[in-house]
Amino acid sequence: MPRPAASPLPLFRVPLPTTRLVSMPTLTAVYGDITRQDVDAVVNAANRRMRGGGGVDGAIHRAGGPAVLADCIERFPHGLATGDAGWTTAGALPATWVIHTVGPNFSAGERDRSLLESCYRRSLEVADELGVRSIAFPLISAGIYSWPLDDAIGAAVDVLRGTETGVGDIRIVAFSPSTFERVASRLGHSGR
Ligand code: AR6
Repeated sequence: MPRPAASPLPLFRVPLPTTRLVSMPTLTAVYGDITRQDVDAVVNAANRRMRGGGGVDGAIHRAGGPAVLADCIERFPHGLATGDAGWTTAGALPATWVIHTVGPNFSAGERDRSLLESCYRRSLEVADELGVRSIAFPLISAGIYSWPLDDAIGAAVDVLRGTETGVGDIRIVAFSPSTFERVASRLGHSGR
């Protein structure tokens, strides 16, 4: 009776590290002004009109200069939908791109958390299209749009930690020491 062929050595079955494991992004909390961040892209908490405003939107347009508004007008003649994101030049900012996203306006009754989560997810998709390696996010909807702060932080951390992306360095920029403590504590409690 012929002997059965030797089974192949199992060496080839040893799992090799995948690109995804090697490029696991870091997610960090930063205290400061997002317009000072030395990153490839800063995210703007914009509104649907996409013509500037207050809060972080005003700060980004002031620091970026008129080129940011000119690009908004050219690239977004009809504005942008809530939960969506799109890019412009960063003008005079240290960053190369501004990725604008429109958060839900909690105080106006827009309370669907999936819209807020979509802002982070779509911003990362746009960042991947641009080949961005480092990005700084504000806490979208947590200011003028009045989303409750702890849930705004939770939505940011959940999506930024749970989304596959080629961006290696992701920062959440908090504009006050107390907000920074809350973001850092949320990151710490979740294990990274
Ligand atoms: N750097 C980092 N974070 C900042 C900065 C800054 N320079 N300035 C404010 N924040 P908000 P929203 C924080 O109000 O709630 C605008 O008029 C702020 O403390 O900028 O999404 C737009 O045009 C808060 O934690 O954005 C819209 O109409 C977070 O950024 C509307 O406000 C977001 O606050 C959007 O409201």
